[in-house]
Amino acid sequence: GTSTDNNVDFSSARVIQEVMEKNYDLEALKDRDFNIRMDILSKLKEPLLQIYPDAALELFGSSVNGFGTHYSDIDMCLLLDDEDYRRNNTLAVMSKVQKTLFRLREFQVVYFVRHARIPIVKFRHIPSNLDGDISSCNTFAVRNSLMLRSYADIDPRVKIIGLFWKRMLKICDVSCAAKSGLSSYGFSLMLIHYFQQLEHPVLPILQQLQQQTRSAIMFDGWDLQYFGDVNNLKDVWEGYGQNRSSLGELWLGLLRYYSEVFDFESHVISIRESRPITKLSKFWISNSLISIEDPFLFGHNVGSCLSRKNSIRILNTIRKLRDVFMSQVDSAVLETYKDWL
Ligand code: 3AT
Ligand code: MG
Repeated sequence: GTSTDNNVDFSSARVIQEVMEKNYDLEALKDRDFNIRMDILSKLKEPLLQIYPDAALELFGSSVNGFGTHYSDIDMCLLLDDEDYRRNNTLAVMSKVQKTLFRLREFQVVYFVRHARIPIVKFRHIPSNLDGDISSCNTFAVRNSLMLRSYADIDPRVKIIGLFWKRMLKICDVSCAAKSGLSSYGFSLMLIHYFQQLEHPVLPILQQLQQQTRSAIMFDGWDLQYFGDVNNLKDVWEGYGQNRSSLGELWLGLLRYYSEVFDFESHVISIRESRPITKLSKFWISNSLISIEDPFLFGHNVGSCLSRKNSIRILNTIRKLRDVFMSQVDSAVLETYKDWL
């Protein structure tokens, strides 16, 4: 595999570390924020379960995946039981969800996205001012959110750098699927892939570790298995604890990896395999420049909505971030990073 030189001594690395830690303290989703989300969930659960008594309403995305901020949107998924799946089509279900939301005083329906791969109803919870969306039957999303959570729990550096990465990309206006950018999910997969391919990886490949003792969990013909027992990772992963790089080194390594090392023209970003995956091998030659394999539904390209122009805009942004953070910066400048990026 490819890897960036991780041991370069950058004088600004310590300052960058302080900024990242501060950003984490200010932004990370705390228990209190999580409880607000659980309250909102239960307010929706009651009326929805009156319509579908055997269904479950679950949080997914950054409310549970370890990369959440206190202002992240609330992603919810209504999972119907098999019988209801057969009887109802998703659009009919979602239009009942919309009607239910209309009746609830605390909620405001913002939008019903009918013609998407996954139809969603967007809402705002007025008392908390949080935005959210409800989708239905999105089993893969619930599952990949849990796996991301396992990755985030393996090493504290993953969450700290993850939140900074998401924040920088939002400030630079490239992280918003609705504005033809890439979703946070896509950027989180890029982050995990980077941590996996280092010479001394910060993260293992959880879907490969499990293969040693696995019995597949199949859903719709796809294997949803991964090693989720991260407290006992030591026993199954020989690379455990071997990466000692500082936050600053890893951050600069990330920016350099995606501006200097990774070959976007010919390769696909994957968190499921250690060997490099080419676009050719997946017949993804005419796919988006930034192609990211979904870890479970691996025929799905998470970057598929990106035009070439928007892919290039993202890569230019990462390059610009590299230049900014590689230059000799003093703490006073970094403190105001929001203004000069
Ligand atoms: P934010 O904190 O909300 O920015 P997030 O991790 O919740 O970050 P999103 O809201 O973009 O990320 O997405 C929520 C989940 O929806 C994550 C993933 O399970 C699913 N998802 C998002 N984008 C895609 C995509 N392009 N393909 C497949 N699944 C996706
Ligand atoms: Mg979200």
